[in-house]
Amino acid sequence: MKSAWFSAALAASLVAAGPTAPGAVEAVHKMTKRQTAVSGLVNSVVNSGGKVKAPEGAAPTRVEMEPRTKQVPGAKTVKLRYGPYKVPSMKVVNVFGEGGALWNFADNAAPKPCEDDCAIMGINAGLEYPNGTNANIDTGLWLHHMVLFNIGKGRKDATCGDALVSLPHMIVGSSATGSERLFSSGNERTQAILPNWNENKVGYMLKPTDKFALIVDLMNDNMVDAVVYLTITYDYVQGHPAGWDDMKPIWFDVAQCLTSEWPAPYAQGKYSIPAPIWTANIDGDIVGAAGHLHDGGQAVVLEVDGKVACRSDASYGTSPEFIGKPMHGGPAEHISKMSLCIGDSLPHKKMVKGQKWKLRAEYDYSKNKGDSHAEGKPANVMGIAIMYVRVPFKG
Ligand SMILES: [Cu+2]
Repeated sequence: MKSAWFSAALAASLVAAGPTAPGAVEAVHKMTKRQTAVSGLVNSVVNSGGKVKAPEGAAPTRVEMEPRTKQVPGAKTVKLRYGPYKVPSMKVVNVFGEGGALWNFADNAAPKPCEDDCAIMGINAGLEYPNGTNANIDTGLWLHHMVLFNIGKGRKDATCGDALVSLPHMIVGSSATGSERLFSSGNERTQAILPNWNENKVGYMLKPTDKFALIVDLMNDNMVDAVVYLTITYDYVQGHPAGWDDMKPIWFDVAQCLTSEWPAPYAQGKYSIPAPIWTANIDGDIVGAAGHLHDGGQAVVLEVDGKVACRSDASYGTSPEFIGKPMHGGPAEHISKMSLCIGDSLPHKKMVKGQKWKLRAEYDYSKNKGDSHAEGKPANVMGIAIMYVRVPFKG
């Protein structure tokens, strides 16, 4: 147990120190030669919540819906409910000083929308109570973030596949050379539905050899434990239709190849956090992108060779479910929307090998308050963007 605690503390210090801490990455790498050890550590040492048994009378875990992309022949829409997960109450404080958190919980048994070949054209995440009703900030539950991984033959993460170590992939018991981050969502719950962006005959070509895994990070502002389901809704067609292109996900992150969490550099005013430069390693047509920030965040900006390629702006409290009671002097209105970079808001549509891509996250606490812990310490922030690129399907 002693060494387990040591490893967790090391992982925590790595997250707190950021990627530049000398020796930290190598130290974690040495400590975690057996990659699956990491998910065990996170799940058992950091978290007191986790996956639990479905309560009596819970809604079904696979729900066939009215297709959202009717313009595509044979399109189906299905909502999968993952979990359920117990999120401890505010009274339970983890090793990072966060109360009411299920921290980066790894779920390696995540069903796919199809078991045979299919092409995923759309995807979005949500949070639900066992009876199927929506869970959001107005009832004290946050989809803080989720990451969907695809682990399978030939799957390599575009931005971390060549990194020495990639913590998120290790959390789900894989590596960045054997899996890729396919989708992520924060509580803003952005929908990525390609046919509705006028991007047709393109989909993420899922194969029977692929396996899904999840990182689930949830928050509970209540004084009692909560049990909730993470939902992912997929739009897809069966098979790999002839003449369709494949879709490659590209993950940009200020804490690239770490757990995405970044210590807020200031508690007041304005600041911007740059991500490391990523050199494009694929050629293709960019179909769209969107960002993720925490409260106080204003925009995620993506630049290619020094020119703005995407600006994803945050909106706050645009519907009542995103307005809660202020916690620890934090805001009542939370990020409810991140604008999409599609069509005209995507001036650079070509990804070309060798381009220098750079993300920056812009925060301004004078416009919107940030979140803080019970002791008043500012909570970690994030700056992420996911971009989808159309590439030829190689079969
Ligand atoms: Cu986040």
